[in-house]
Amino acid sequence: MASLSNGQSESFVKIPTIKFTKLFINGEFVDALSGNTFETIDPRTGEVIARIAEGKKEDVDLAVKAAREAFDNGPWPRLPGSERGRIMMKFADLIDQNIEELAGLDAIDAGKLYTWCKLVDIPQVAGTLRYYAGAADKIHGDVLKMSRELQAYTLREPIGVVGHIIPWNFPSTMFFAKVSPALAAGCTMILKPAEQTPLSALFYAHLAKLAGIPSGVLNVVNGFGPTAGAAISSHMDIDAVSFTGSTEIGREVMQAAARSNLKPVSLELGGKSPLIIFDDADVDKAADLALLGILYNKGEICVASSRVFVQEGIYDEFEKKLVEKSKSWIVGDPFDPKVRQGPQVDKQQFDKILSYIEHGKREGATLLFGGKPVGDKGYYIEPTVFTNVKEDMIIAQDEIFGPVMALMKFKTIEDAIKSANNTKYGLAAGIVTQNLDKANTVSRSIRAGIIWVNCYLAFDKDCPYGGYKMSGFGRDFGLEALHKYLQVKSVVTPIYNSPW
Ligand code: TXE
Repeated sequence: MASLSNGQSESFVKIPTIKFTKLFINGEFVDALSGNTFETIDPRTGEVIARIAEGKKEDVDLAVKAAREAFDNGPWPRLPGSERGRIMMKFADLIDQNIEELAGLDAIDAGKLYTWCKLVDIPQVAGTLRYYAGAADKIHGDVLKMSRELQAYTLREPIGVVGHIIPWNFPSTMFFAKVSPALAAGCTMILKPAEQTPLSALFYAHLAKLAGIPSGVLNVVNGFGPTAGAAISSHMDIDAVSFTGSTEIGREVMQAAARSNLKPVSLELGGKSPLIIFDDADVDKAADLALLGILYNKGEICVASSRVFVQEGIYDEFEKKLVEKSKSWIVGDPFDPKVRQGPQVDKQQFDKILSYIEHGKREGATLLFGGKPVGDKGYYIEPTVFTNVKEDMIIAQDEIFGPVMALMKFKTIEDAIKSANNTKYGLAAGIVTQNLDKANTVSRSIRAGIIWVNCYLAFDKDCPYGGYKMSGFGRDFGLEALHKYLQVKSVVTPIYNSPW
């Protein structure tokens, strides 16, 4: 089974010193008005990394005031798009110059693999920023010929002051998925990171200032959901909210938005994504894909392939491959380059996953491998696969958000489609087959926002991403996301004496 790396992290890479712990409001790092702080924890050990200023309603109010002033009277929304783009490009360059430190912050705060953050996550966020920087001067409306006496043009205007509430599983990716299109649109904003991962957002705020983003445009208020988060979703002077997190809290955010000023919300919520493997698949490659789909980021990813449906002809062989491959899967210190899976983000998540594993056993699913914590320190869990899972079991229905796969057998394409859609979620799905017709039929039949054919977790900045059903609505990434932060105004003028 998976083994624990026992190396000392300091020998692999220098753990970053924590430079920023305060709130970032109106271009300055400031203490919370209450003076309160909270601990952020290293999931490798359960020890405290740093104490962080704890923002509450009164701090959110201050940040919103700054963002409102920056929107109503400041330069940012009034700059030519090309100028906003130039500043955003500079911001991206500064990220490039600080990749190692930023990767270290996400690794220590969230238990993410340092090497992966350094080579993938952080370069990708700089790329996301550049993508939207390039779009900032291409925002335009249409001209409409209404009738002989009337014509109109449309303006795409920034929606105003935006609130972003983000989770802990991808602190950097989520930050830029929200902030980049909103900056390009000319909005001003306040972002609340998750309480588990406050560190990299503050570093990004510092870089934004260095890049020349004016005071008040980007404010970062760390704090807890029921206080700082709720103050954002219920704020009367925030014009739109973009949220990524649990379905349960997404519902609360939407209610708060409706009860306050009816601000539009976009919600990217949980998932229970199916990966369907047909018996014409290359079993070895399919097993790699299935493991990647569930174990990447220790299963703490909303599109995890947590339900894997394998056609009956290759089911037994597929099981054997999974067992074989799991033996070389190393769980351990995320700063160790050999390690493929770090610790779960915190004790709460660790306990939640283990309790689902117990539930799976009680429900009668067969534990193919894994199922236990790894080591006696930190929040490490073995890669875990349940086989003989029934569709109505809790482990096949709830989002576990950990390295736990539910493996199920199917006979026909119709069965696979029916089972894949048997969930309240609709975020992603994967299909492995060499038959194009099957791939297209399944792609059209599954109610989910992204379908991967013969690949999984293939993302890029220009590919829209978001949910159907209770996985939410609205899209991050791509030009779709830019439109979340714009609204359309029609300007109508009469034309006198036109013969046309
Ligand atoms: O999420 P929350 P949690 C799922 C996953 C995970 C579960 C719980 O299944 O196990 O959710 O994780 C803020 N008003 N996902 O508890 O609570 C909170 O501070 C406004 C899937 O961490 O939804 C944080 O910034 N905001 C998901 C953010 O919401 C509130 C990623 C997310 O926290 C709030 C994370 C409130 N009342 C978890 N309460 C994905 N889609 O990728 C909390 N928050």
